[in-house]
Amino acid sequence: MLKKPFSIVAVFALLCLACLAVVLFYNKTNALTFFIKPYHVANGSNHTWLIKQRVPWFWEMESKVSEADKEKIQTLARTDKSLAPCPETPPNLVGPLHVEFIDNRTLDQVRQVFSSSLQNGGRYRPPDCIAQQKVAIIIPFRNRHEHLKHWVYYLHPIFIRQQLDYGVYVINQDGEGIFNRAKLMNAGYVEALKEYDYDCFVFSDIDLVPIDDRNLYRCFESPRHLAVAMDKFNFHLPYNAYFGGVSSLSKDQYLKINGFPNTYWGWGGEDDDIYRRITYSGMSISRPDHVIGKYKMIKHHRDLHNEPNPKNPDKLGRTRFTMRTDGINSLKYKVKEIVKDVLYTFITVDIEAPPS
Ligand SMILES: [Mn+2]
Repeated sequence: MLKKPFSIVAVFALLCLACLAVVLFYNKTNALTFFIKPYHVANGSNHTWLIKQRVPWFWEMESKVSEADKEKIQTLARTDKSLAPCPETPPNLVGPLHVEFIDNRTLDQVRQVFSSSLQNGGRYRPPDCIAQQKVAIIIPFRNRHEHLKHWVYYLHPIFIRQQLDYGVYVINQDGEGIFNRAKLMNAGYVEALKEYDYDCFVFSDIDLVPIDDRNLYRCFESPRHLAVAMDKFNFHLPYNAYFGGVSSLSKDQYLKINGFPNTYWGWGGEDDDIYRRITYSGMSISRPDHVIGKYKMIKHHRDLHNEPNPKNPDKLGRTRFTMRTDGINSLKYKVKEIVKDVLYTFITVDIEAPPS
């Protein structure tokens, strides 16, 4: 009696199975995403981002994404809980490095080497783990392209091995007025934060290349002085309170000292002022040891319009008071141009320099 309805159900079930098989065949990756709205596919190795619109097999399409969408997708991926934090000690460090500033290296060659691993603007983040910190590398700059090519050639691979989520910002002083290293670094801090939620800032001279990749370009419990053993100082600190060359401060540490002074025009004094700001704010200095903290400096003549300024050392006696009003809270500058190179973000700023 029940035989006929049962066979109808059986035939229907068979038909359904056949349909499912067809769907599976055309949607090899995942038949069920068929029902799901757009989702994103991250290609970790080369950071190409695609949106794959999951529609029925007969109407499947793929489209490239706009820059703005890329940024949104990356933010999504960053909060992706499936990635674990990167280890405290990066696993691929090699230790001492061979560094040589050869003449025939060109910026174009360097661009070719890194074009597939970096995102535009000299940005990178580890594809397989969440970086410990988001680090902006700030370089005060003028007329030093000869140095820039060596710096990017050596530093990008180090940063990648150190598993940093980082961006490189070259802050170029516009015009021929007197140079101001610290004010350029302040401008770099502000400009970098407009782009991304950095929590650590490394300030580096363009002519300093570390010769050991265990010297981590990140932030520590205390403001960090990284360039402790430069070849030009015979691999020693020139004096105990030296804070020049390369240093790192977390956002909190930087704000605690009201950033850097804007009033040190010409060569000298600004690094000592920063050192004083740190100690007057009740913080100490952290440093790597003299083996890890070795640096090679690219030899150069003194720059034009950056003469030692005899007024600068005199200012140091008043840092305790001037630091409250001269700093990030009094910074004034204008952005003239922002150029995104694959190796760095090049920002030209007018910092109202007095004529030289
Ligand atoms: Mn120098």
